[in-house]
Amino acid sequence: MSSNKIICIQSREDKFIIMRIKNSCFKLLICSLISVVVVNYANAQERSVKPNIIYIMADDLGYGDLGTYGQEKIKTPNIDQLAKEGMKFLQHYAGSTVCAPSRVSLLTGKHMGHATVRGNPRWTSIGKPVDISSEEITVAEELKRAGYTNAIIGKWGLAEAGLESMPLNQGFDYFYGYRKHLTAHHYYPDILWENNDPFHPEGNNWENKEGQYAHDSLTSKALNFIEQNTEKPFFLYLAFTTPHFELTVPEDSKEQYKDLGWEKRIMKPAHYRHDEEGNVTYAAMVSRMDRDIGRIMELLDEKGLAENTLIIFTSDNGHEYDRNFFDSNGKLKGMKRDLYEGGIRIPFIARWKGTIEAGKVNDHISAFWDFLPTACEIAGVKPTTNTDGISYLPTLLGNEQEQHEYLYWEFNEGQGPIQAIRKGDWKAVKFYQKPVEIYNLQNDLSENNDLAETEPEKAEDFEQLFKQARVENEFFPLEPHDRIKHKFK
Ligand SMILES: [Ca+2]
Repeated sequence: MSSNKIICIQSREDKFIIMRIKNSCFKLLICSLISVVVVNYANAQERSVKPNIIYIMADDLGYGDLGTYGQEKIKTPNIDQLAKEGMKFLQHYAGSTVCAPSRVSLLTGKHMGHATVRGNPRWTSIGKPVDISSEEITVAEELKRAGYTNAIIGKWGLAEAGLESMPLNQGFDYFYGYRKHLTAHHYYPDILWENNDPFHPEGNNWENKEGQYAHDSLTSKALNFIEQNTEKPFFLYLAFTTPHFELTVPEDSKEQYKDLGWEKRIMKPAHYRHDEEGNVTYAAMVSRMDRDIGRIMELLDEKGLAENTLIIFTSDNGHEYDRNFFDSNGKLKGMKRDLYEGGIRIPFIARWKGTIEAGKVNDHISAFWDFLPTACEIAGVKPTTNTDGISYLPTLLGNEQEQHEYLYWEFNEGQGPIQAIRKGDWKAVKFYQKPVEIYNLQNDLSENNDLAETEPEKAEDFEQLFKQARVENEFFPLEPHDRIKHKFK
């Protein structure tokens, strides 16, 4: 039956009603079209003013582990490409020299003198983990106010004691990955989490290294998240666990290294399930991560998002693995758990096609706690938290940059309490009950020449700064820890 026939047999009243209906339908159609146009325009506007932010963080990757930072053995072509297309920071610092406090600093915009988590779970005064509390304001919560959809994929490590501190209570809309540090020491874990639900990845057995290599699942989930959020601004915090111990990787990633005649490095197993090759495995893990960052770059190109996405690559602290084979820290002194440069100075690359000038390198002295104000400035909101950070957006845009008066760290594990300050060209390191050491990094990057005796006034200034820079934290006092007190008697 055609609609013409129906109209032919209508009374005038019916015709009027049908006209009204047709008019309404027409109006509805116009309204719908307008709404579609308006919504698309609004999305386009939101996109144009609020770029996506992808913050990729490696775990225990050293300052010298990337080709673009001088690495000669490990191949990282995609991350090197990011640096070519974007900006490389030479003086960027992690929040801490180990995982948990570094991540808290990144998320809350605070340095170790003000942070609520200042050590890994085992190293608290109460002998139990202290997590990020629900009262803390994170960068994800700040970005939420600006209309962002937020995901953390990878290692959270800040909800050891209970579920209150899980990502979905901290401004994230989606979580996939490791809840706890210890689980994140395994690449075929028995437990991963999706949002607030734990699950056993199919076929996984951490002891026999069977099942799904978790790094690959993290990559898949990151690609999915990007694909599902192409229309509105998003923040993706991609916290890979590579190349943190244990050293293990699928064989295909070892191909390019295994016939180079590299020496093996035998590792103490502890609870780790290391592969046998050592050096080959370490390089292969870094290269696998690099390969997957290449896939993310490709997807951004394919979706037309590369120009509207700031992509950052960095590491959460210095390396732990190398014994001079790779030169993982270049010329820097120390490694993970040190407050010398090797423990805290990390690679940092930012690419934002069309906005950051390609191939730039800068010396801006910046740190993890600057990310929160930077992200807020990019998103067009003011931080509501009392941050120690200074936005590095001006540096990214090639504009004049406000400088820090100083950067501050404290750390208290097996070496006992250590503090450090970076102020201009100068660096101060203070071990418990020892005189302060001071170095001029401008001409002594490797911190070999302690100038405390020849610069007594400067040394005294630093002693004062060490007191001013911090507030007490009952869970992380700067006293020798119970487990190591005997060293200080
Ligand atoms: Ca780490």
